[in-house]
Amino acid sequence: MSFVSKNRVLLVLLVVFAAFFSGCNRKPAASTNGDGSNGADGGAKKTVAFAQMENTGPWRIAESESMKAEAAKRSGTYNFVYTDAQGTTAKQVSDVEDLIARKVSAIFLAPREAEGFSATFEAAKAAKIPIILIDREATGTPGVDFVTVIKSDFIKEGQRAGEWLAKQTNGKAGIVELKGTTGSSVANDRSRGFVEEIAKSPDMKIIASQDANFTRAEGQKVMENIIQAKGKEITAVYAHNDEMALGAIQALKAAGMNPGKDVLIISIDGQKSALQAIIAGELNATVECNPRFGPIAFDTLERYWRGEKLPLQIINEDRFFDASNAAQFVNEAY
Ligand code: GYE
Repeated sequence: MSFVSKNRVLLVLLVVFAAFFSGCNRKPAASTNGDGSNGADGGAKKTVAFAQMENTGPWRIAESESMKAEAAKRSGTYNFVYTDAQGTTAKQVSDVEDLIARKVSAIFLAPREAEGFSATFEAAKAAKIPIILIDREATGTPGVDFVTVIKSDFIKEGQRAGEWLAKQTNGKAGIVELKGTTGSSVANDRSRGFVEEIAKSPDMKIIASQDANFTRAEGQKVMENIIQAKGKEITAVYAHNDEMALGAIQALKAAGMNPGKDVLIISIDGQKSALQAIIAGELNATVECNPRFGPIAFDTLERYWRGEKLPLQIINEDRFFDASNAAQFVNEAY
């Protein structure tokens, strides 16, 4: 080998070595989240958050678990942050503000009330953090203030409950309505659908209607007071969720009344203890409202990140449980 070609080989080797070592020293590329934002972890994984309103009662616990389980399934892709507003809308607003400040990549929000989130939506938009509403609605424009909302059709749930009750009572009933949290989209809609439906039967009357905040304890207490005031006038209970219906059943039994027989009871959700109460003959029926949002929530977020055009609302299909099928579904219930 001539002197010149030897030098050339050395030069090439030097260049290769230099390139190799500089490559080793180079910092990893800035976090590549693909959505234009950096995850709070600062690494390649995206941080996705779920801002839950509270975590009491089987429905909400099932929802939280479903979100956590789905995030765990996709833990190669995501870090998961969970916040619990403990039943206070103001805390939920500040939880979401904190998540925005942490620069998470996306937020799933189950808004306790419809109002109160507009400034938060503005802040998220400014920070380019997508928000997907799950389970309840909030005031704002889908596709602008938030990506979309995934939920059940609450008006239809109320209609189905009203229709069932009209059929069972031949259109004649003195009804107690136990309502969900005032200010929540779901309580408004469940009332509206029911009231519209029973308006078709002039002898179906709501004789008392009160907020019992979706809890068993409040359902029982409110029902005790209504029993004191209305007694035997009560022939039916429509509860906006199973927990309140189960509270009402306790109150009726304590007053010597016969839930499921003298007083027909219909509610919404489909939790395990409600299906057990149907099997025991104390609850008559429940309209399903599915709390297992994990898979559809994450799939929807990924569709958004792929740039797919999403519907402004994604509506879950729900079933109906009564004495004919409660035993069949009780084991899979939450
Ligand atoms: O029916 C109830 C819960 O927002 C759809 O909230 C949900 C409702 C659900 O506390 O049990």
